[in-house]
This record gives sequence, structure tokens and C-alpha cells, in this order.
Amino acid sequence: MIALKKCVTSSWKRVVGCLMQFSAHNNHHNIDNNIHHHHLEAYSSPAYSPPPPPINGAMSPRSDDDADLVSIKVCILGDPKIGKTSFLTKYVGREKEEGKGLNYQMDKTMYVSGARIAFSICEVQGTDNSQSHLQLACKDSVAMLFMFDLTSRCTLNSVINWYKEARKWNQSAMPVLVGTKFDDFVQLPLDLQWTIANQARGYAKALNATLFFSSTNYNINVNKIFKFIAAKLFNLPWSIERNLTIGEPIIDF
Ligand SMILES: Nc1nc2c(ncn2[C@@H]2O[C@H](COP(=O)(O)OP(=O)(O)OP(=O)(O)O)[C@@H](O)[C@H]2O)c(=O)[nH]1
Ligand SMILES: [Mg+2]
Repeated sequence: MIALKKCVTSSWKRVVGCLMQFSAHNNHHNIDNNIHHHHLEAYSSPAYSPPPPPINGAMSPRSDDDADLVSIKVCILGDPKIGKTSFLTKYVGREKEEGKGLNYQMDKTMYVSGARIAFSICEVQGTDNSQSHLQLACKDSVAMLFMFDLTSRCTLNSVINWYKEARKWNQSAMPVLVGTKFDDFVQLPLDLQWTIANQARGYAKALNATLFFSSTNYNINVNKIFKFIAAKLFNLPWSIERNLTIGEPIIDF
């Protein structure tokens, strides 16, 4: 048991080493359009601070062969038909496979220099009221994406309930608030866009969450959300730029 712990701990150190090396090498390159490199201290968003590296569980190297691999779990929650599966399949780059049951899960590996981050992403269908499915999805997640449809305010109101339910099973995961269907949202009258954006910003503040407006159809802020999660978890020196311009995909923290 002690040997196993030592092995996992040393694997973890190697992974963190790779990630830190990556940080150093990339100080002068943008990872994504709006992700810029700053000093670690500048990378601040609400009350969330990364947990210490665990030796097993939600964020762990697997074996000696996978010494450069860290697995992290993320769950996606929100009302029916707001675009959760579309978002997930867009990020993963594969179509939804049939017969997966009510909790729908897909994996994708992100390469960060010498290290690999394996995202395991789990969606709870909006119509699923089962506590056990919710528990399964939330348990061990390091980040929780609370999604709503930007063109449907009742789905934004529901976020509070999804948050309360999710926190019953997971008190530590980083919350991220994601407004979907930005492409439809920008067709709405500006004053309505302004009202919804302000309400979403208020909710994000209340939940201590970072807020992203996204569109799966136009591939806006899909990859960026996962890069943000990885950067935050591993304390990588990237930061996202706040964008509060109405008519543009809002990012707020
Ligand atoms: N305009 C627009 N429509 C979208 C976008 N993303 C998803 N949709 C549409 O929204 C509808 C619902 O998408 P799903 O991904 O199945 O929604 P879901 O949240 O997974 O639904 P449940 O699993 O039933 O809870 C589909 O008709 C999608 O085509 C987007 O970015 N823009
Ligand atoms: Mg779905």
C-alpha cells in the first residue's frame, strides 16, 4: 500500500513537472485567442483555489505506463434541450454513441507539452430526476458545468436548483456557468440581451462561478472552457480575458 502511494505520488510529481515545464516554455505564446499568459498571481477568479494534488480519486495518474496521464472528471448539468450533448460532442469531436443510459459520458485527452490530461465528461439529461444519476455524475468531478440556454430565461433560473442539488454530492468542484446558443441569443433585441447578460452575471457571482457564453454551432468558447479548467486546476500561467461587451460572447469572473 505504501509502495503504491509512493509510486502514485512520484507519478504525480512527474506530471506536475511536465505541466510546469510547459508553463515556462509557453510564456510568450497564446494558447487560445482570448487566453493570455500572465503571472500566476494574475490568474485569479472567484473564491476557487485549486485543491492540493490528490494521490487517488478524481485527478490521478493511472499506472507507470500512464505516468504522464492525469484523469479528471467534469460533469455537465442543466435543463432539457439546452445543448449539453451538442456541447459535449463538439468538444470531444465525436458523435453521440447510442445506448449509454441516462448519464452520458465521453472522454477526451488534452495534450499539454509532455503531459496528458484525460477529461472524462459526464452529462446528466435534463429530464433525469434520479438522485443516484446526479450523484454518479457529480461524485469526484473537479469541475461542474452549469448550463442554460441564453434564449430561455427559465433555464437560467433553474441553474440555482441544479447548483443546490449538485452541491449535495460535491462541495469542492469548481463551478462554471455556461450560457448556450449564443448564435440565437445575438438575434434578440439588445435590451433583452442586456437583461439576460446581467442576470447571468449576477448568478455567476452568487455561485462564485466563471461565466462563459458559448455556441456549439459556431464553435465559440467550447474548447476554451476546458482549457480554462485545466489551467485553473494545474495553476498554469494562462488567463482568460473578461469580455462584458453586449453582442459579444461574454466571459466574466
Ligand atoms: N442555435 C443553436 N442550437 C443549438 C446549439 N447547441 C445545441 N443546439 C440545439 O439544441 C437542441 C438540444 O440540444 P441537445 O444537445 O440535445 O440538448 P441537451 O441539453 O443535451 O438535451 P437533454 O439531453 O435532453 O437534456 C438541438 O436541437 C440542438 O441542435 C447552439 O449552439 N446553437
Ligand atoms: Mg443530452
